[in-house]
Amino acid sequence: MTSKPKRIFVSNRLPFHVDAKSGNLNRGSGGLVSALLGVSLEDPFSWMGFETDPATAEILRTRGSEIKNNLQCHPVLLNKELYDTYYDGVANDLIWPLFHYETSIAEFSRPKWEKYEYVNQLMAEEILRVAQDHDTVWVHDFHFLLLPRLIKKINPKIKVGFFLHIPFPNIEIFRHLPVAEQILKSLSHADLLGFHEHSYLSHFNECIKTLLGVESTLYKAHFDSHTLHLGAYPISIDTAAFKTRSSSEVVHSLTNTYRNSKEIFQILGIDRLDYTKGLELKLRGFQRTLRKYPELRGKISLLQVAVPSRQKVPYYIKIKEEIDRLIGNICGEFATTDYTPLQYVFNSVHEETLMALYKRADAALVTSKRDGMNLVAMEYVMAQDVQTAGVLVLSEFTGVASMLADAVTINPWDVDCIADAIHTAYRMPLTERKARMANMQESLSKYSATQWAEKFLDDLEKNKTSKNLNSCCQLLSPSSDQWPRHLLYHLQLSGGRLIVDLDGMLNELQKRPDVSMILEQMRNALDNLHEELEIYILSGRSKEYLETHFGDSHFILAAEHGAFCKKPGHVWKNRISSNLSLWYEEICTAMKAYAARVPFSSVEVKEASLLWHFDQSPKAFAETQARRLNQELKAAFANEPVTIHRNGTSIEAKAIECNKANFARWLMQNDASEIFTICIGDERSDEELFLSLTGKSLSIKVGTEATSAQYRLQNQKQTLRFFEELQNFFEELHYQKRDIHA
Ligand code: ADQ
Repeated sequence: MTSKPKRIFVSNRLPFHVDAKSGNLNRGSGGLVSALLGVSLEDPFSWMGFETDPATAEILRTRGSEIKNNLQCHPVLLNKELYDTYYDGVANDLIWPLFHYETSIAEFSRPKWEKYEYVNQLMAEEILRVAQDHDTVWVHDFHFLLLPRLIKKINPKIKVGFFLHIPFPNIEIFRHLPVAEQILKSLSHADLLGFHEHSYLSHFNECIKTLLGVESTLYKAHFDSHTLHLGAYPISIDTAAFKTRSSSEVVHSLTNTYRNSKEIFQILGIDRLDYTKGLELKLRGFQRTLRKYPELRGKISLLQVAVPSRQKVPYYIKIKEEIDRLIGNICGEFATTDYTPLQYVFNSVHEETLMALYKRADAALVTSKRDGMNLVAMEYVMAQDVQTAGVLVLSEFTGVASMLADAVTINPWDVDCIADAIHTAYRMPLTERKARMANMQESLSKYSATQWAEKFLDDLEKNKTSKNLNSCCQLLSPSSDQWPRHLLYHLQLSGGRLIVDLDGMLNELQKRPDVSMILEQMRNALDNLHEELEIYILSGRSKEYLETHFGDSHFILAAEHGAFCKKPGHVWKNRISSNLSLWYEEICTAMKAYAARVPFSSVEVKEASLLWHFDQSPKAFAETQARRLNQELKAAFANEPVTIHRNGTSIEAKAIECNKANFARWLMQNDASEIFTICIGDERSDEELFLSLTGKSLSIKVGTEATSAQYRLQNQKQTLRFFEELQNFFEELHYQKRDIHA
């Protein structure tokens, strides 16, 4: 009997630490722990994380299930010095600031990066000791960017999911990293990659497209050996439990003690002390409020609770000093004997205290400069009593801002904007506060941390399994001369057509498009088939190009991805019905302008499509220009009948009719009787052709990449053999017919 696959969570640290005095297990701080401890999964799961102290590790191993009974803690011992280099020297000094757009404080050191690689390797080894085939490993966050590849390389049968709790930056930021490609290549090995928000997902897509030259749609990226699934999985908190706990007696009485007799309008800030949280902006904004709206002096106060974090990292020390200084300034400027404008708690607070603070606060102020999601905003909303609702003032640079339309959003870099938002919150009528809070609670209640985790795990384990090479059949088995002829019995009955994607199939693409060479053998093999099958040469090339190379053949030619079609002895049929004047001239001008400044690049001008080629150009320069042109064209012509896409070292703009799937559908629509159609191609764009086939048909992918085709031929040599087999098949058929007649 096989045992049920295991689930293993992996994060930098385990979610508990051991209190030195009492020996009690306390939960760790920070959003990842808050979110994951809010997940209630029915099945048992293990959690792996580093621990530097052997005695603590032992306690966590044996007592972890005291806090969550289906949880098995699996501490992984790591030497303290190594841990510090990997954690402070790379995760906190390099990745955290860079992914939060703080490039000026991100420090890259090759020796430290090698330690990060080594530590990831150690964790991978431990995971591989514990996980078996078909187990699920869910890796969390930026400490383990290299794990997916390290695990998959050794055991591809383990399901690997990766969730990033912080933003994924845009390409202009990400490519500062000297190890950008290494990170992308590693993450690409995961089966499923999750982000909080769609914008982070788009940034990742842009990076793999541009830096790795990989084709991707929004939720799928296609690599040689597998498909990577991507998704936006906005994290949540344990909404129901949060609501219940915040309504408990203890919290209720604590809340009352925090209400003072003068009924000051209490603004609450709860943050880890981290520069990304914009604490100094918050303090400046508060200071501006009291200066700009003097009538609020004596009436509002800010309670800022900051949990100490990463206290050894120099920039954190600096930011703490700055905050202490600002607090001193504000108190010095506005405090009186009976007015305390600001209270500051530099410590972690107990859960019930936190709930009571959330409940009591008339407004919560979140001023993050960048924040993957921000759970504090969600916690405040869920702890509030709608009848006395407060106001959430929320930075637009948090992931959660895209979920809470009823928050008062701010740009935290603008101190006046913060001041005006505080003023708005202070003056907001109760009816409006209640309506906004009710809406926010309703939208958060629909989606808990458990649902977040279940959705991710479900997608990882059930639906989004990686498509590997063997998922479509080999048409010609290397060990046998036999091939599945039975598939072609229809050919005898209704005749057939063979659509061959020319580019790459018949051509050996040379460096320049006009010097590609036709493989004579392949053409001869197809010539031999023309009496049995209608043969279509489908290509992205121009009419003139096809005329030059196949004008004297028996083939039906389809130029510019099928936009133009010509039977032997006939004139070209133009299938374009959209209006080219909406884009053609302008895009041609833009491409020519880029060609003029990017050395050795050129524009291939066709009737309904344009291609800017830069394969001969200096790589780095051309890359930047290509990225820019691609973005510009996509943005400018999004609503016009043109498709723009980047393909390796070219950018193509083509009329919507220049589309292989569109062409195949057109052919099939025109069929009087159902003709058996064989499609064969090797390019990514042939996938749309394969998917468009209906009825009696056969799709064949040439090459080793993942595909939706039914069959696969490994290379051009096999393709040639396939054509020869087809010819043999027809010859045999003729012999049989002759025998019958004789
Ligand atoms: P964090 O950067 O840690 O999380 P956040 O999401 O706000 O940020 O979570 C902080 C958590 O710590 C909250 O649960 C809060 O209650 C708790 N906390 C903060 N200050 C505290 C204090 N003084 N005492 C006690 N508890 C305190 C990272 C990302 C976020 C992302 C989360 C989850 O940076 O963007 O939302 O992971 O993915």
